[in-house]
Amino acid sequence: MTSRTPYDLAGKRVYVAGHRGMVGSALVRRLAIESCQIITADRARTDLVRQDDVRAFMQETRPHAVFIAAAKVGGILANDRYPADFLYDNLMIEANLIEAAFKTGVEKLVFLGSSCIYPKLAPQPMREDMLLTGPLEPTNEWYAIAKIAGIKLAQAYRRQHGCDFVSAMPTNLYGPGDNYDLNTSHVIPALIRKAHEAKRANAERFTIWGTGTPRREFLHADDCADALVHIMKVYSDDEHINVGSGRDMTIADLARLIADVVGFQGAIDNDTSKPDGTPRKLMNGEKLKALGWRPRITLQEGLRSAYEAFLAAPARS
Ligand code: GFB
Repeated sequence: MTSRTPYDLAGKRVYVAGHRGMVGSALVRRLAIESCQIITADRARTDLVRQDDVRAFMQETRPHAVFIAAAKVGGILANDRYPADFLYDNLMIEANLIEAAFKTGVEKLVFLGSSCIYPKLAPQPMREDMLLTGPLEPTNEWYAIAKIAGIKLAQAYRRQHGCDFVSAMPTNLYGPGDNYDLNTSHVIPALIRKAHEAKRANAERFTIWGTGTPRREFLHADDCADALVHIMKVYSDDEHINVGSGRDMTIADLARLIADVVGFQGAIDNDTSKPDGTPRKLMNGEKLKALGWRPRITLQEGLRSAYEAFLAAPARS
């Protein structure tokens, strides 16, 4: 088994797939302090869903290391509405990149999954070995199946070809560059926008989806990027590794916290015709902690800076 830990990024060409996304752009910011060369692909020239494009790009640029942060992502409703896109696009992106990484001799690859790979009713906090121990949450099983396939691909290339490919499973992420479209976004950007618009309109209330009782764990994208670089340097194993903050809260408490950050003092209603999804999704982060990594950005600080970035966006000025 090829294992090159610690993996030294100095002087390496590092390809960030998905550099325009929230995690990919955080990775580009984080890698700027390493003495490596960052490689990105132009979307107009390289469509990651197309095998020929990916092969040509990898042959041309010959990266030493790859982060797969490219994915079709979305919140609970988008996952439910576009199952074919979430399954097909994600399967193609990861299969094309992992295969091309093997063919071009990539030394180290970190594949990004998601905490929704775990069973809907997995015991909390969820350890890495709880993968495939029970049925998935139906609202996002298409995305979860694609991400589980990605983990298995990385494992298979390790086993059969000795590639140093690993998988990291981040929890629910938020931060600069998030998607604020109310139909496709995750909960944090959606609630920032709803609270902001309610405040601006002097409204008495805004509405959150579901019962407000589900619990979620949140991590800032910059903390996630820092963890991913750490993982690339020090982790080399068959099993995937969780990336979280170690704390969760109810959606109702999150909504109140966001309302406070935004400065909205009115009421918060529930639309129970919308899905709750998994009742709780807290990951066990002991494995990453044992490797010496800790998150730095508290949820309060992170929400404040996310709201500032939201206000500064061109569409709102
Ligand atoms: O963030 P979210 O869309 O994704 O929703 P999941 C989290 C919780 O917030 C759910 C509630 O219980 C939602 O019902 N919620 C309340 C809202 N108000 C809103 C709102 O206005 N917008 C949204 N989006 N949610 C996703 C998966 O699951 O998590 C993906 O679908 C991925 O596959 C991602 O894994 C990390 O945490 O439920």
